[in-house]
Amino acid sequence: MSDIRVLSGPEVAEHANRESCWIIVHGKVYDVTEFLPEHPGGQAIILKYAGKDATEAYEPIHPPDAITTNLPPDKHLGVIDASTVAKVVKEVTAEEKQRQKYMEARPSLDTIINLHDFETVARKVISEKAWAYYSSASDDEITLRENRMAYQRVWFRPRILRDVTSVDWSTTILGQKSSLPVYISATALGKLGHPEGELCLTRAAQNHGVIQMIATLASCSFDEMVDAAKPDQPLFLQLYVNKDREITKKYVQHAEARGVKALFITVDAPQLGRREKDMRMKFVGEEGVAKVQDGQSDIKKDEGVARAISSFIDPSLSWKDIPWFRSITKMPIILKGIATAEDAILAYESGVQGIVLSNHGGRQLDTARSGLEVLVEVIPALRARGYFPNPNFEIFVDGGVRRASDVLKAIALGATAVGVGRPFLYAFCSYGQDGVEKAIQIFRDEFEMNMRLLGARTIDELVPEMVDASALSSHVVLTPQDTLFHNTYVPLAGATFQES
Ligand code: 173
Repeated sequence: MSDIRVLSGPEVAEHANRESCWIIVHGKVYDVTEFLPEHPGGQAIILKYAGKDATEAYEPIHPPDAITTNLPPDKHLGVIDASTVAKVVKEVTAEEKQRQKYMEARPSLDTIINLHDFETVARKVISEKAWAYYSSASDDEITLRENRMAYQRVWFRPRILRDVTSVDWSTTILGQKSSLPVYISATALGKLGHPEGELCLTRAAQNHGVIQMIATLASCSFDEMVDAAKPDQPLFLQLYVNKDREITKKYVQHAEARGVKALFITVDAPQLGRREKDMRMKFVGEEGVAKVQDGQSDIKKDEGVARAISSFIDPSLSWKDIPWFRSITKMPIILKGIATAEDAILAYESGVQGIVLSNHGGRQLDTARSGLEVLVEVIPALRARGYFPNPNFEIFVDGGVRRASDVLKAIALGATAVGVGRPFLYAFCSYGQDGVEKAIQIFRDEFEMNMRLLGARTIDELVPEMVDASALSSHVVLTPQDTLFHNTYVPLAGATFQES
């Protein structure tokens, strides 16, 4: 039986302009003519592939089902007869060749000894575009660096002679068992850096009892990740709220039906920050030529990858929406991106089940404070109102965590667990699933040693008295330099001249 239309390469190639624009994605042909003005990433990029196979360009930026869900069924024209499509011989650029060389010469995984190492490797083995998108933060990237520095302003007060033969760093996060007091925080566009994308995280998390927070804008589709998980593997979901609330409702209810255990609503991104490393990448087109100076009106000049695909996010989101979220799901709701005690109190009073003290990895408001610093403001404010401790309201921190010792500091100061984003991302960009498993192993080794040396045998024994955080909110403190971090950190570059 076949009422599916089979199209040939030359037929598709006839529709290669604004008036009639067909493209091939994953072996299927779509008429995207009417969709052109609506494409969040602009028309120009689609027109570049008009009449051709766009799969390779489509894949890292969109989940597989983006095109099928966004285009009405009558625009799904049929399948392509692959034998009739002229193979595009892609020239391997010098950058790509260099990258492949680096990939072959990567340090072997057993020589990787800390989380910074993954970043050092990733920087060389992923494309410049991916590196720019992942590593960038907003404006002067002060907050990005402060996230790391803040941990250096907290010092340990270790206890001794406590028989630390056995130590246990496992815990419970929002009612779910976790082998680490760390969850994998949401990061977008994983296939920019590795062909398997975020599935590497799902599979590694499964093997090690770690919880992954699935990103709304992951390259892999939500269902692919849930399908890759074990039936009883806990997963969380990060949510960007769509201007069309029906879409959000469907997405959230689908996630709940598929067993997702908690909903983390991102509240610090009504507009995406200006990430200048990412934005500068836009100035260089795929052929390495300056693209945006040629006056083409539909290339959005000042956007990087993320901004181009984030136009659906609703900037009108407000406290008034919380009851609606409560009405559409029974999952615990956590607000991700709280940055003051005032908002922590409002969050508690709004009836949500938790907050993430976060500045979005330094990618949103620059010179916003680190989550760790916000934590020492939030805990006493909640405590004063009788809101802390409360087993039904959990507090998380993310941003800048590279060591188990960082995690121990946050927990001693009142956090339930911390989110780690970029390090796991860099781990899979560099070594796929094995990299993520190694990163988890590194955390384990560091937890064991640090908990022994700190005199805490369980997570419950991590108490505020084990840290001196008195310098945390003082922003001018001299401490020894964190050289690993400084050596990996790439300073912002200035404007580039056009080649003559
Ligand atoms: O930090 C980000 O890059 C991010 O949250 C995002 C938002 C929209 C699209 C892609 C990524």
